[in-house]
Amino acid sequence: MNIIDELEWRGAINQQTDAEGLRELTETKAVSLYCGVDPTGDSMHIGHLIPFMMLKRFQNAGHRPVILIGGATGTIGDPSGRSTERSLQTMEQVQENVDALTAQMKKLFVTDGDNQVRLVNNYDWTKEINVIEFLRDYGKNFSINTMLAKDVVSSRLDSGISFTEFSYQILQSIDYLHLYRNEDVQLQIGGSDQWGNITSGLDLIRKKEGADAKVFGLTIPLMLKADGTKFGKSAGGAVWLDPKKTTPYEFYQFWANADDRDVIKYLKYFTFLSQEEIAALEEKVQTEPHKREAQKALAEEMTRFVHGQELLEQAQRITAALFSGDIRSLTAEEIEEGFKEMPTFTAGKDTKNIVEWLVELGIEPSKRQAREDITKGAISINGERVSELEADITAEQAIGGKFIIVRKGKKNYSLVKLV
Ligand code: 485
Repeated sequence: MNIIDELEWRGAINQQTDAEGLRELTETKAVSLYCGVDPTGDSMHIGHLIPFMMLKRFQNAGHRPVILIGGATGTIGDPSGRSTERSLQTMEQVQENVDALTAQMKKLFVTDGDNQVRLVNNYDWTKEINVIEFLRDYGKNFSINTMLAKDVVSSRLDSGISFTEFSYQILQSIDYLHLYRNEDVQLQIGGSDQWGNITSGLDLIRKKEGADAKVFGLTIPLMLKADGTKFGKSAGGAVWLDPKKTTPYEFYQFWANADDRDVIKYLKYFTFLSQEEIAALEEKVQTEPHKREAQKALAEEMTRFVHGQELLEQAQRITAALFSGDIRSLTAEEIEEGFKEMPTFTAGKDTKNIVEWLVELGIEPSKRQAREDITKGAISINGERVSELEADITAEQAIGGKFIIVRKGKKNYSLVKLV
């Protein structure tokens, strides 16, 4: 199947500058294409992943991706999709973020050998341009009238936009021209908010290189959720690729909790599973939704892709232990990861009666309530039900000498740290 047909089937195309032309080009040669990201933070989140997964799809179809890290554009700030002016990052901050994103990209996309993805930083060529060149060689090709008409700018005319952010589109256009000249790049992709920047690059290339220059742009639709809430957020905020910001367990859970109405869309959009595999999972959603096989497949594919097989297995182990209540099978490290978002308490190491202990920590509101819950078998310590009101809690029970897990009822977990 042609790559464009595949992307259409995956629901991954929003706008294209010349659909027929691009289809033809991808059938006649290995096309070089690029997508850029700005170092505005030290990690990407899953929203960023979408266009880069798309680069990978092109690569799997025999094309040649270039990943651009915006070491220059990151010092300016893209006004696209924002209603207010950004504050500038320091140059040092930008450099730190460039390093962090570069490492992340290398881990995910730049493999050795035949499957190399080229990684470039626009600081390398932008830093060479002086102000006279900027205005004569580039600025002269941009019409203020056209620039003002772009959504990004027109939507800010009331609230205001600095000359700095206004000029951002020129920098991104220079990148496309540079990559067209030096890396044979003929296609730029990005999220739908990048349409204005991408088309302004096409205009610059045609002005500098001639109207028949074969260059294309393609954007990807914004992911929408069936319930109308914003995609890519979990209880703790954005879903990051950095395991220190979103643990592999939390990452796994994010996908495993996808709504039945969204899961097939996500499988098409985010995974490399084939049409047949996805069709089989779609059938499972219809016939036995309670098994959540599509969600499990999605969580597995995504966690393996971003964090690797070992951390995927760890996330699955934590998930299984929390589900079955078999807490003892977890290591202290896995407990820390699995219980990050759960209520956490600290207690001393001295031996205490369970009723008093629960009340002192605030896990139970009163001794009467604690006794009632214990008597009816609703309290478990480290996965084992407590039935004796006289039972003691001792430091020896702590997993790894550190953690005691209390379960109240079916699902109410608390983490107690001994200090
Ligand atoms: O030559 C380029 C220089 C910079 C950029 C692209 C090409 C970055 C771009 N202007 C941008 O701001 N991208 C966003 C970012 O960096 O966070 C997001 C887009 C999103 C998607 C994602 O990058 O908002 O739609 O393209 C990869």
